[in-house]
Amino acid sequence: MLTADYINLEDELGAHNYKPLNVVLNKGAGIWVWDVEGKKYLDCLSAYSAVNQGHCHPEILKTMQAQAARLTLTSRAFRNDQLGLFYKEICHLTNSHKVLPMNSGAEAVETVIKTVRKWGYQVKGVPKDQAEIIVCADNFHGRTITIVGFSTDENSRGGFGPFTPGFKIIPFGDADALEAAISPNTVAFLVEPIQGEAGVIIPPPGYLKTAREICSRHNVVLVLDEIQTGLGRTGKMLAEEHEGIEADLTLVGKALSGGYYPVSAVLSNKEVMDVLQPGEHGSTFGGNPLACAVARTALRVLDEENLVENAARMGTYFLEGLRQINNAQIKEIRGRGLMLAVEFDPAAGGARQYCEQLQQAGILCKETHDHTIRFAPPLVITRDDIDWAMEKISAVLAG
Ligand code: IF1
Repeated sequence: MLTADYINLEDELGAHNYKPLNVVLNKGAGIWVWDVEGKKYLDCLSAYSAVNQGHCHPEILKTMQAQAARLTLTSRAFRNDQLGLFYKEICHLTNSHKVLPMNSGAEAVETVIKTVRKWGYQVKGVPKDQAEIIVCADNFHGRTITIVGFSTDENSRGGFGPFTPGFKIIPFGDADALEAAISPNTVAFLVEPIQGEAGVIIPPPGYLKTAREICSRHNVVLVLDEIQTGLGRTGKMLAEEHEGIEADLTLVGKALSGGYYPVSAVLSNKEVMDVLQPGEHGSTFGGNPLACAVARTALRVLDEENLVENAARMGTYFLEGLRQINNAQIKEIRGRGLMLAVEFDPAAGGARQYCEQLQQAGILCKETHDHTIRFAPPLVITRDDIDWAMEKISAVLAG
């Protein structure tokens, strides 16, 4: 079968909830992926930062094969020999005190919504069913009904109502708006340190530090969604470190398994999670031994291969390269670590055309919100790889 054959099958039999590039991949290694015709591409999306360690990392593969042959799923009705070690290792790496393991990022977000609401009623004394959570415009936290209900993106929420009440939306990056939105019933502020889907929107310097101070002063739980920014993507283990703060609850996912398995977690620096009693929350696969074994190795690889530090150095180099590109229709080039974006003026006709030209040049990336191209390669990328990529990116994006 050739590319067109696979595409026809997908188009004929699959729901059309995506508009992917017409490339059919069948192999991946490190920063590279290959299509069914043997063409090689540099993956500049990393499955939205789920393969920070690079495609098919051999160490994680070894762990997955060994654990899959030993024990994959026990349910949480019983204990297993991977869960406690996963807790210990992720707490050490992220300076956390408690962990609640789930599977998808959206499940981690839903978990934290339940947890902070319960904390609000039991500890803060918010009246029953009156808990409020503050979120930011242009957020992306997943695709469940509750989560899209507080999205401001019509594509994400249109036609899916009715929605879950109890959320207040404020502008991203505006600390005064946060302070003004807090009421006696506010239990938490949920925010991405850098808004990924919105197009790598970096808040003003000091924003997160001020948000931290405001939340502490009002006894509001600060929840950072680091599902995309976390685990080295921005050049720090967690993006919160750029501002020298610690969230009360932190969400991680995606690269927590290096792209091998859905693994997410709620990490706590505060006793908020103690409000959950046995039987009040969980999932069939949450904290299963295969997920925990894979996550342990994925975290070990980040640490042992110095991928966080590499992301910082290579991100600076990549950004410098992008900033050399001359095109009057480029509105802004921005990024932190290896989470980068090029935003075009609408007059340029949209970013998709450039993604399609970059595909022809051997680079896979994705547009977001029509006019922005994200560049987020695996954190294992080297200077030579970036030099190779920059030659092609410059040729395509130069005006
Ligand atoms: C899709 C977007 C990115 C996330 C943050 C929670 C989640 C995500 C900050 C939910 C997931 C994914 C979802 C995926 C594409 C991708 C995405 F374009 F949708 F918005 F990365 F920007 N918090 N983001 O980025 O995690 O439930 O997916 O495991 O829906 O196509 P999930």
